[in-house]
Amino acid sequence: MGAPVTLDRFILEGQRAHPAATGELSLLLMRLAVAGKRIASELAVADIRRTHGSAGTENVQGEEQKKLDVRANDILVETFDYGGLVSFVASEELEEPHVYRGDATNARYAVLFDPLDGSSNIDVNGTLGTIFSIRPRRDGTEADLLRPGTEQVAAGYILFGPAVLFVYTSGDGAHVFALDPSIGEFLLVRRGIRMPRQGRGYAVNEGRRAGWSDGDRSYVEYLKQRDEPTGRPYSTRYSGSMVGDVHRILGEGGVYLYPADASSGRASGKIRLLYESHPLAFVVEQAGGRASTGTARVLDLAPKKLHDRIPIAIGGPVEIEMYERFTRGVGAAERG
Ligand code: AFP
Repeated sequence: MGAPVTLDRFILEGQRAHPAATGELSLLLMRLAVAGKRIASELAVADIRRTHGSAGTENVQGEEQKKLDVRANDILVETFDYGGLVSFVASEELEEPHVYRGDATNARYAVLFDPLDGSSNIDVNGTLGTIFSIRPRRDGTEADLLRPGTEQVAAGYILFGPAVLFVYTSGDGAHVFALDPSIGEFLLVRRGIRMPRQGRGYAVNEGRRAGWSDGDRSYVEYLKQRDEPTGRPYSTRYSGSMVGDVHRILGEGGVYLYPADASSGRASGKIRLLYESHPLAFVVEQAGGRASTGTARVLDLAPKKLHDRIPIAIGGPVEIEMYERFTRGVGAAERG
């Protein structure tokens, strides 16, 4: 076994393959890794320090903020507040982008994040993740972000589970690093991951089924029917954290769904386009998977507003193609 490949080494070696690179994106990714370690250490002692629980505030979508949502957001905002790498950041937890001043005014990048995805898992020591997306700065205004996901320069997530993982893509494959706590470094564990074309699990909150469309309902019923030649029935695997579920799907295949839900007034579903859907779609596509609303490729969509949501199905190509058929109303008919 050779020397372990640290995240920094991997990023710097990747940078050398792009002679025009300035090194700024590399620094930015390394800073995200440091932010991830800081958030991981806050999570590790949250029960002891009594930093679990509600912050007593709501985010712009009217959702309860936990103290650790706010803390993770603050850590990420601080992370880019020096060195002129990032012009502004936008966060699921902030109504407006946070603009950096001074040498950052003309910085090349904007960073978007969901600081702690899966907040309902915070108080029960469940899986959580920080999702990030890096985009080029154009005018330095919010309009820079109201653009398709294909414009992301890099994206990924830091997963807080039994191990802390850093998963990212900058467009040449998706790579996985695990934090070795004994040395405080992320080490490469999987380069250029490829997900299975078809899996055996599906992740969806079936408690919300009453508000789904007929297509969504029949698709999930289809996954549960027994039919060995087509690999069914699927097993339910839903954690309450999209990033945790998508990470499982990267390894095992399958599908995560968050459909439009008419019963709770979520006509566009719950998942935010910029902070969750675009970055996870970028990673999943790089691993051979797909992300779709049922009628459109997620990465092709541009939001009208910063906090727009979309219905999403993300996972293996076999599952997403079938989902699109059900959305068109032809899934059941084709099966005869
Ligand atoms: P929170 O971070 O606000 O808990 O939202 C997490 C999330 O966006 C996604 O990660 C989950 O899969 C989904 O929402 C859970 O939503 P439900 O509680 O409606 O199932």
